[in-house]
Amino acid sequence: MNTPDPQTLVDIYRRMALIQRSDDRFRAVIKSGKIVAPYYSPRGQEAIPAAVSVSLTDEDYICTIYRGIHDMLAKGVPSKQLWAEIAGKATGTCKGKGGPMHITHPATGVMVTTGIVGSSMPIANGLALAAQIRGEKRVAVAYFGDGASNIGAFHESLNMAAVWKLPVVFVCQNNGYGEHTRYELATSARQISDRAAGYQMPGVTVDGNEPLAVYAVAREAIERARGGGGPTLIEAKTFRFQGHVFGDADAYMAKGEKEAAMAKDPVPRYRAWLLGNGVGEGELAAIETAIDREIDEAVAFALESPPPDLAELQRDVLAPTEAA
Ligand SMILES: Cc1ncc(C[n+]2csc(CCOP(=O)(O)OP(=O)(O)O)c2C)c(N)n1
Ligand SMILES: [Mg+2]
Repeated sequence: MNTPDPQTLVDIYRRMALIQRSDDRFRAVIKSGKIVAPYYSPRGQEAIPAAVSVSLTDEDYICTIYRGIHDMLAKGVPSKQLWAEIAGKATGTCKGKGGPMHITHPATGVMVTTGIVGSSMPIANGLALAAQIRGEKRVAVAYFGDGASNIGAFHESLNMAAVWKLPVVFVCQNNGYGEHTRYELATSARQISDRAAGYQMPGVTVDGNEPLAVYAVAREAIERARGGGGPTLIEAKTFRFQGHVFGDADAYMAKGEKEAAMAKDPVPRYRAWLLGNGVGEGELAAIETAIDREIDEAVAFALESPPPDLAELQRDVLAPTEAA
């Protein structure tokens, strides 16, 4: 089994804590009315992108979804630009013209954030195909939810990636719900990883709240993709703590279901595991202090930054043609 070295173990925690603390602050700031934005909290799902991203470089791509703030932070999108984009400011990753549901940051390999359920996968295929044609050793990770695995594009993408042996890793974050619908009511598969067999690719289900388990399967899949061995489907089982969208009262959930999941919160659980395995309290506390400072600075930067100029309205909308 792939086991992270001591530095990587702590790096995974740093990424998880950054996600958790950023999410706490996003919700507080949105509630305060200082930033007005739709927000889909990934709280509870921290371990997945944190444990995947430590095996990726800036050259590797990710395609993510509206609930993808955790995927972006884990991949290394700078907090200041991320916050500014969420606030719709000119200093944001997309100059304030994308907003929270369309964040893109090519410098760290975050190539698309999409609100179209199922569309991260064909885009990841395209990026992987480009890398394959150019002979680059890049890997593309497509993040998506359990609901998205019922969309046609999921099946088309897995088929194409398998036929062309594309360097893609499909990471399904199965949080048990698609909007307000329970998994069992909308998904025929016993587990989503079973669907990989239909496309002749490896499929694995893993506890998405266990960073070491996610690390092991992700590392193997990323190495397979990078080495020319083709795609893998990973299903990481998890739970979302904050409802579908900010303000959702979770009335459709069984009583006690969310509370039971929150009692096994992956972030403090992994922190406790690290403390029990030779990492010092001082080291973790220093990481958390640095994260809080980073977030303070990012919030201030986002609030102080100007909105995009009106002249920006039609810029960056269409790629310039050769004639233009
Ligand atoms: C093509 C398409 N169909 C429907 C929707 C409406 N919609 C938005 S989020 C969502 C649920 C998706 O659930 P899942 O894939 O499990 O992701 P999660 O939100 O749980 O992370 C739906 C149906 C959409 N945005 N796009
Ligand atoms: Mg879901």
